[in-house]
Amino acid sequence: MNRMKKIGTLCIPVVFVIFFSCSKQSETVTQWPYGVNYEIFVRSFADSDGDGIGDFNGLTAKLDYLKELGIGGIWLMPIMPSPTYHKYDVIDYKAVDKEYGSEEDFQRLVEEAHKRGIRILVDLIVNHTGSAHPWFKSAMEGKDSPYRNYYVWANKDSIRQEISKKSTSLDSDNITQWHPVNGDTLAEHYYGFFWGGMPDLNLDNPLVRQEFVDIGNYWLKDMHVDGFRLDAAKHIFPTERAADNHAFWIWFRNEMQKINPDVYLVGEVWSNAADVAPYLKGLPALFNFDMGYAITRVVQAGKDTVGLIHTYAEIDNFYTQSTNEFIDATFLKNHDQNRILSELGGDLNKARVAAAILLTLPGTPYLYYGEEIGMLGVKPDEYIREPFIWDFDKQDKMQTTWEVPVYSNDHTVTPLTKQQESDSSIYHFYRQFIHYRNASKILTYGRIEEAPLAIQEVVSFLRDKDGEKRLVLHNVSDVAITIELTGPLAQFKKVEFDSSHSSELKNDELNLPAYASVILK
Ligand SMILES: [Ca+2]
Repeated sequence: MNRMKKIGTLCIPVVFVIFFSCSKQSETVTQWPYGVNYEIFVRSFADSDGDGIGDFNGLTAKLDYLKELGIGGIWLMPIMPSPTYHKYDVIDYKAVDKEYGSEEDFQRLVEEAHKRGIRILVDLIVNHTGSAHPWFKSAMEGKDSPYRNYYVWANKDSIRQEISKKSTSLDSDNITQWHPVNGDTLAEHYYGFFWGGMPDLNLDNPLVRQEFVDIGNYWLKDMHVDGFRLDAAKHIFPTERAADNHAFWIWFRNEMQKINPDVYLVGEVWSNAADVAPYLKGLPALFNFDMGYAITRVVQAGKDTVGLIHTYAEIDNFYTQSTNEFIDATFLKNHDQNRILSELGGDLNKARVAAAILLTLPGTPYLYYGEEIGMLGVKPDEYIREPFIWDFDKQDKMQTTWEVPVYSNDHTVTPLTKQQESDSSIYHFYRQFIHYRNASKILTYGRIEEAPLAIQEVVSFLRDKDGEKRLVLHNVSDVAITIELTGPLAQFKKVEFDSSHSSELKNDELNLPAYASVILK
């Protein structure tokens, strides 16, 4: 077995030749959807017309930036008409919100993205509409409305106990799920899991299901998007109808595949892996929340106290019990969570190693916009969705200004343009790592297993594709660590990639600087 010696907290002078990836600018071997995806809040990304609100044309103008970063697909947070800033309460599923531009602007965005080999996913909210949706406005008028059964209604006596139920969930702290219309507590109540402003649709009703087939047609056929991110996928039916939830997504997938056999669906089931797994039959990619939490905990602690790769294997085990046909959707944080850098106390070294772990795991890694420049943000939600920082104050005309940022501004975060000039920036780190991954069949497609190396400060694992192996080592601590490559690890003789540019491999001893990620072949 391998032993380790801690060398202390100081860096050792670099005296050996640094082996570095010869594939820095190599062609990508990664096929959609195995590349690195990028979640964008359009409002905060890039503004083309000077109203301070990000829009489609702004994003189109920045596609080359994403291409250069190495991004293979973009998930756009909701873009359909909605009265709220976040647009998760849709009032028209077959249109784009004018705040973001016209249908033609959106089609041009998709076309330009496709020219660059970048796929486009849109957020689709099937669970509920906004209360200002015309269907709901009609439904509220009474039992004779043709849209009454588009929603879920109950007599107050039959739901008396549920009205007083006070249960919350990971994705909602709402405790009132039945809501009276216009305060009339004697009349029928409607069901709204998240809140009264988001009435749940009745997906037992075939007419509502047909609406979503039509909506799928609109986005896939007319707008040419490549797939959907499915919001709140576990709430289609109440928790006690989990099997119906699973079956719903199998139905949905079949319908979407009739429209486009290559459609990509990634779902949000914000639960533990055991509850997530049964959804894979309908939604062959699901966000791996458990892994995101585990990476965060390990990097926060500076040691692998959770057994990160063992955790990965446990999750994978739940998944493969459900199906073998899935592509994991990994991520550190999304638009509903505090930003990773804030969770790591603003420590950019920790943010780098967290990103490095993400980018060396199997599946489709999702970045949340701004992670690559070290944006900060702590809830409430508006402050984890702040404007992307392109340049110093007013230097980039596309900078969005719709809100005054609390956490990320050009004092707290080095703007992109400045980071692009520096080889030591976190942006450069991300770009280099993504390009390395994109050029590696093993990292993109290979299996993963624990490495026989018991060092808590190092997250270590093997990746394997067709018998070709890589040893991946992430030092999550703030001290340099020396690893003896003996026994089964003696086969790894050469550094293929080194995020620190200063690791040393000599006589089967690898010196791994603090927070360094090294991949050996
Ligand atoms: Ca705008």
